[in-house]
Amino acid sequence: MLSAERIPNNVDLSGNKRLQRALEHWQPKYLQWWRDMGPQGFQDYHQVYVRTAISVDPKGWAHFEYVKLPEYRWGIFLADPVQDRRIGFGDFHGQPVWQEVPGEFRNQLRRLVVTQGDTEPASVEQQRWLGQRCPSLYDLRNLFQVNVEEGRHLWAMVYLLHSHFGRDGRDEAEELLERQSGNRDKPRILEAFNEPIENWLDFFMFTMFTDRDGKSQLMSLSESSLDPLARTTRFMLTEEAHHMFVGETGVARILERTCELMKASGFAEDVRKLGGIDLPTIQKHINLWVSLSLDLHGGEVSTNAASYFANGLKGRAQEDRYEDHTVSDTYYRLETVEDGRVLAKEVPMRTAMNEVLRDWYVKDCQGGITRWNRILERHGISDRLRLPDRKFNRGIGQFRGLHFDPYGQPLSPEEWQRRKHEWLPSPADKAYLLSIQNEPVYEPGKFANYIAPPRRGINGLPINFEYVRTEM
Ligand code: BYC
Ligand code: FE
Ligand code: FE
Repeated sequence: MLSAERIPNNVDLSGNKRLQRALEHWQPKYLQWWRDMGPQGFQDYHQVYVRTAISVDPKGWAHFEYVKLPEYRWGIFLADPVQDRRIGFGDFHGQPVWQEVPGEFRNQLRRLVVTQGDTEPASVEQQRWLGQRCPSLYDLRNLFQVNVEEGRHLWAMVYLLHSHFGRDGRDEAEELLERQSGNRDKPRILEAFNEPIENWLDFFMFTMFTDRDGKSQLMSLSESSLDPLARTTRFMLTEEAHHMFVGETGVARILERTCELMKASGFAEDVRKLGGIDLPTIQKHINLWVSLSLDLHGGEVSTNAASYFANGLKGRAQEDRYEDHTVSDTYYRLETVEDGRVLAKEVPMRTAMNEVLRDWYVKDCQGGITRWNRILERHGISDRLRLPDRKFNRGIGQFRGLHFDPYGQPLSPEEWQRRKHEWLPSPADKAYLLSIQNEPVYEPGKFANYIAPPRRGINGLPINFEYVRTEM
């Protein structure tokens, strides 16, 4: 049923000719964008062993085959509807969910969909050079798997824009292909998506921490009173899990290798002399990508967030966990800064919804850090990785413009300038990482010196499988 269509979908696209035509009109522009801004050097002559979603049931999205990237079948899939679904929180709690966008919330909803949509192509743009520095074919394939799925997430948001927001929606869909990550004149909307991802440590940290913001934001959107948005994001979450797997295991394999190198030298040598990535450099990249991703949750106190919650547009992750779904007269105890001093303040809970989601996010990140530390422990190494304090290196919210070290201690601007590269990647760190990633590893079963092989291959295949092959 699905495979014959130009745009695979489970939304009965062929039953809505206008929408189908509009999307078919957008499709060539998308493909042009993919060629221009997608994986550089891997468009026409390489076949990649990827998983393609062909339906939403578990069997349907475990479909693996070799494809050339521009021929990937980007589709539109919504999770199955929930019978008699009701709005789960806010002022309309208990009322039936909406299948159409109410006029009064049109702008807010469009803004949410556009912001979400903007991040997806941005990440593909940020990662477009990494194929030329990959540590193995296995990793190269995972990079491309993430990239095609982020492309599909863009399709998901463009579907919503085209089907629910009329003319404005179509214009926004075009603009999603026009803004560019890091572009001075037309940057992507959110800051973390304009940061360069130069090397594979950045990439793994990004998929670990920034894709995890994807997870928390998508969880909060999957509670939405706008049912098509809830169903779209629910299915996106199934793909997100793999992205975080790539990040978490990528860093875990680097740690594994670092420990091996440390041990092999009897803990006497600088790991860099052995071509590995030292623990302080790993910690600096955690500090960088966690702080950028904390920013992605918005201001601590936000009238936008309060109004999203009131109207049921965007909720909390796992709303079911809470007892009070209207949250009209409770308060959140917020750590805040006044006259240079950090103190606690009570703010209305609804205005603190960004912070509530950030709390959820920090906890989820901590789980990952704990799992990484087990590797160090297993190797008998006493160093531990840690999350930076929330106040560290923030560009959004109340800590913006102030300076703190990763333990949350305030610093003067001079001290920050002098010491920031103790905590964040320095130009020398970046140059080192590029130097060990200069030569890509394209031989099946081989891995760059700084990273251990994975425990198992993709889809039950061996580690030395040719996950990306050059077409003869
Ligand atoms: N950078 O009221 P506030 C993913 C702006 S990741 C730049 O606190 P709000 C993925 C804000 O726009 C998930 N600007 O903000 C991961 C506002 O501007 P105006 C993406 C920022 O609206 C990896 C002003 O500051 N999804 O999927 O409560 C790979 C005041 O802010 C930033 C979403 O983000 C920033 N970081 O919260 C691929 C979900 N933060 O009005 C994909 C949709 C705030 O003064 N987005 N500003 O001009 C949202 O829910 C909200 O827009 C945010 C911001 C949570 C992001
Ligand atoms: Fe995504
Ligand atoms: Fe993702």
